[in-house]
Amino acid sequence: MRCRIVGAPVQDGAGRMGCEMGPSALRTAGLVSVLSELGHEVEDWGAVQAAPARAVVHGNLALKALPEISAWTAAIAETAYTASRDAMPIFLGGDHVISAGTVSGIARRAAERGRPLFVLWLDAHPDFHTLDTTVSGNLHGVPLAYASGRPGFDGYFPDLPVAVDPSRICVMGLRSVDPAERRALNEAGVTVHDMRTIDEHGIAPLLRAFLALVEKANGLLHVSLDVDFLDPSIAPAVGTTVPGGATFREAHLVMEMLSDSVLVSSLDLVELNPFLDERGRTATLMVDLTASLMGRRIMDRPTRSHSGSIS
Ligand code: 4U7
Ligand code: MN
Ligand code: MN
Ligand code: MN
Repeated sequence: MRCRIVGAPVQDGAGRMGCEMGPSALRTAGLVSVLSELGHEVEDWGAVQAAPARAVVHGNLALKALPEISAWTAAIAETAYTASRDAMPIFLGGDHVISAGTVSGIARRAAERGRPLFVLWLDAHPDFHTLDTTVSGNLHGVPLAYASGRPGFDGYFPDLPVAVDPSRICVMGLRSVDPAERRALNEAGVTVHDMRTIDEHGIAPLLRAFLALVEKANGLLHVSLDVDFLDPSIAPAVGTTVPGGATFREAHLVMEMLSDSVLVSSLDLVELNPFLDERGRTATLMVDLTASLMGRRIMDRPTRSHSGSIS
């Protein structure tokens, strides 16, 4: 497959600095060579350029860096749309606000192809705040709300060309949900598998059910992987650690099943803060998980041909 690496060095959406170094750390951990060794053709598009911000004022005075992030979102959405024309884009965050742009750009591409877009959100948090409900004001807490068309972004974020239908969104790994998000997730009808559900059922059947929906609808699948989906004991390089996350094998199993499904057409690797890492171990884990998603196997297994390609 042709993979296209796109850096999105954004850190203004997170509460602390450092995510800007994410793309460098993922490249240093060997992302490009790992993909090449798996037989993929890899193109590295470097980094999205920050567009100049224009003044935006909002009634929620807690919001941080709204003008800058609005400008980033427009630039990232445009690049995501272009990069998905004839390749599988892999977006390197950057904090999770980059997914406001990646998902909207991919949704526009999918709509043009006449394919429904599904989103798998792997995260300790649902990132389902609107500009009005966020209390922290950190905009990495809003991208899924924006991309799914929740109200309140008009005039502040770029106009959303196509919203992702909440019934096509599955959020996995939750263990930190704010009250406003909990209400909104229920109302919107997003499929939510929190850590308790994963503990009770095991992660495999939950993921299998979602993949069956994507397959049945002949959909495209965007995967957004927040480092904090993983347990902080194996992935310390994140500003928002929450205990009780996915284990090493749970995370790899998700990636292996996604690979087997051949449904994934785009990927975000987000929230890596290399300043908080221990000798690159989190960056290396993120690259290894990407390898599992892109076909690395412990032992050979029967494979299917790729049908999830966006092209
Ligand atoms: B991430 C939070 F309050 N909900 O709004 C907020 F818990 O991209 C966290 O998933 C947001 O890391 C986390 O600040 C955003 C908080
Ligand atoms: Mn997130
Ligand atoms: Mn998170
Ligand atoms: Mn985070």
